Amino acid sequence: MKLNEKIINDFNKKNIDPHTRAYEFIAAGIKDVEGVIKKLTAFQIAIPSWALGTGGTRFGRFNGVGEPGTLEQKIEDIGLLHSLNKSSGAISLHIPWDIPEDANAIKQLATSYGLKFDAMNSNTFQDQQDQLNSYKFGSLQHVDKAVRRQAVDHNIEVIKHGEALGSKSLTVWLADGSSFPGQLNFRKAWQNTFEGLQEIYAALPQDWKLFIEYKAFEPNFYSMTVGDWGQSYLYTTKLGPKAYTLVDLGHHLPNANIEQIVSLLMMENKLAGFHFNDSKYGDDDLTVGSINPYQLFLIFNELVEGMDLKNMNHATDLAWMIDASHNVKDPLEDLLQSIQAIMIAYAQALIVDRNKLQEAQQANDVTYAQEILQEAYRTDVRPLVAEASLRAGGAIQPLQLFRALNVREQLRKERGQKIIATGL
Ligand code: PSV
Ligand code: MN
Repeated sequence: MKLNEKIINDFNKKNIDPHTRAYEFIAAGIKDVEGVIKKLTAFQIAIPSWALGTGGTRFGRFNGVGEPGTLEQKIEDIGLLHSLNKSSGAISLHIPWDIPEDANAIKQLATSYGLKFDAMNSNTFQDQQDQLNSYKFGSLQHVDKAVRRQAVDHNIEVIKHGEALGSKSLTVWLADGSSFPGQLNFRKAWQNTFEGLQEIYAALPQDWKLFIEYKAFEPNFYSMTVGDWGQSYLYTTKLGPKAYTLVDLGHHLPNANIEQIVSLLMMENKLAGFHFNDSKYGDDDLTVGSINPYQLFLIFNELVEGMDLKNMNHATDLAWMIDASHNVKDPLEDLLQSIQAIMIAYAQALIVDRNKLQEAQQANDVTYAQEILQEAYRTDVRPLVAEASLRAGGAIQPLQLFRALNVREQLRKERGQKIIATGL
């Protein structure tokens, strides 16, 4: 389903008056509002190809309707999201869930929707049907060299798919680890994994980056071979300048101070970027900003401060991606909400008074420092996000338009009731 400009313009016209009032009110209080809008417009968040269908838990999965059954339809869905909010201009593929059979045709299709290919993702956490060796006891860490070889070769193949599409990075998330004490020699597992990563690193094209994602638990419940940012950082520093640590918000132990992790990784030029999601207990199943929007803001606060200090381009120097599984909500609605939450947190971070914050920090004025952050966080920045979307040709309220157009019902008619999207 492709949205034409007229539909979006008509919707915006109908809703313009309350928006203009709200926008002018907030704009009057912001020093460089044009600069803020420019940054918001440039900011793009990649959508993973596996997040467009309904996910499940290990207890069950409840079908959605009109889900995309092919990579082409997934691209179409992301194109739809992007035309609504103009902030989701990239797609991240998981191999082998979404192998592009004809890379040129897929690239062309994506370009026709204004989409680029973000990081490629390899998969050594499942056994595929025609696979020779099993990953049951790990992949790169495995005691058997043949399994390690297979895992390395798979990653190199993923790089090749990515090259054909114009991607510039590979994200490696390893499910490797152990579920019981004694199962694994930690040192050997680390060494094997490192050697495998070195081979993958050596296969990177010159202008590519390697992202190493960490996760504290699951599917292994005693140890994870890349379990936290320290372990990932150890790999990425030893590997070299093209290797970076990727932060998935749902992959920490409870109460971890993610904003501090982010700040230090940036200081060391080792932050790859993000997999955004939210969680109350762990992992990545909930909509971004649905549980802990203040934490999301604090993360963006560190990001903006750190990126500005290093003169980085906010939109392109780090990788921004959503990684979530939608079990009860419509995946497209969930993604629209997630993108909105990210844009809000980013906008709030952009309006923090950095000079005053620095003064307060230097004076040990704890109360005032906290006030400065909360002042930004408690500002309703939604009109800024809406204005950025409007100026880029998107909808003032993307989710409302999605509902007004009855998109899911149209997709059901087009694609049917029982399609199951590949991936999670
Ligand atoms: C693992 O939990 C993860 O966060 C990794 O990024 C995977 O690629 C993705 O989810 C899908 O399983
Ligand atoms: Mn992830």
